[in-house]
Amino acid sequence: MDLSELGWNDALIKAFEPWRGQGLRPGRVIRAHRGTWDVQMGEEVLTARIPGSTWKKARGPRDLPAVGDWVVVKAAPGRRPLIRDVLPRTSVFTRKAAGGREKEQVIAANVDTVFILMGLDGDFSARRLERYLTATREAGSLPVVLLNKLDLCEHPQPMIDEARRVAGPATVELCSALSPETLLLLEPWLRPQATICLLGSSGVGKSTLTNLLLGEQRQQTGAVRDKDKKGRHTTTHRELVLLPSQALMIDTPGMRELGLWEASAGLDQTFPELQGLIGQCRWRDCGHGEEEQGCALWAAMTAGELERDRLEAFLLLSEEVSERGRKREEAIRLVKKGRRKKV
Ligand SMILES: Nc1nc2c(ncn2[C@@H]2O[C@H](COP(=O)(O)OP(=O)(O)OP(=O)(O)O)[C@@H](O)[C@H]2O)c(=O)[nH]1
Ligand SMILES: [Mg+2]
Ligand SMILES: [Zn+2]
Repeated sequence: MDLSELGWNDALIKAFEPWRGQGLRPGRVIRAHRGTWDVQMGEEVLTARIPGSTWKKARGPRDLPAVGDWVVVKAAPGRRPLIRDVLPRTSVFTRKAAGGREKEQVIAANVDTVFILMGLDGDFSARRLERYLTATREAGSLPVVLLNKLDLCEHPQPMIDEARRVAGPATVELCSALSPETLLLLEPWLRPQATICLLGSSGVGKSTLTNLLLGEQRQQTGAVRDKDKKGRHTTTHRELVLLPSQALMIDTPGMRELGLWEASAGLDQTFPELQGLIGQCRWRDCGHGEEEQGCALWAAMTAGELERDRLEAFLLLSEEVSERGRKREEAIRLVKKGRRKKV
């Protein structure tokens, strides 16, 4: 595989310039394991690790390679290949790691477009869609909403309307990952060298869609449970694959939860109707509670300029992000006092 097929371009050539001539080569991370990364380097795939000094210097998972990253690799015969550096990213999609841990997790890097999949078979949720849209915009990628399993849904219209209401300028498409027509529908985003990441709950059809776009059954898929239509977490790792259209696709394991890590720009773009109101409350430290005197947000809601569910969703997501910030500051304070290991 040619590097240009993987998305190697002028900006990357420039970023790689300082490394040229030192026996180092560029490659793209196509799979991440615990502590090793599979890097596509032209035809061959090398399994590389990172030097101890990189582990030590890393302030968090953002400083480590992720699927989609362009990396600088030192490969000598008889030696384990080493990733010496990660080239600058155009975008990075992260979330709060699942479970109780206060940790960021990188899902993918250098993603142009995120296909946010929601199933029309009972999976659809406007609130979850807002969350996915916020994270995608925060990452610096373009969201496209795909309402999948159209063939299983008799009355999709209310969900389409709802999706369009919260998606703002993002395109909302209806599709069936089993139908060849979907290929044509998605063509505008499947440009050569474009990187697309699939996101959505388990069982929503991410791997089925990948197979349709691949034109072969390469990714494993699994039937949803009868009783609640939930998936069985069939895909267990993220992987970047080259499609016949020459676009690059990252299939991902279904998410149980998508906790926001940072999201200021993402929230601004996902809740544009609120932007003119923030900072307009009577008190600078307004907590934006419904009973608060002089809260501009709730005043706008009462005046019919804002919808209650949107305002409540915004406040919930903002609170989640602030809470994360508070915990992070607390953790940094403890690290400085030498009481805790690195975050
Ligand atoms: N009827 C119908 N079934 C679909 C469609 N898309 C996916 N499925 C089915 O839904 C089930 C789950 O699909 P997968 O592609 O494995 O789902 P996934 O999103 O990759 O799930 P995880 O890997 O667990 O995250 C499979 O049985 C698919 O055949 C669709 O558009 N219509
Ligand atoms: Mg899958
Ligand atoms: Zn307020």
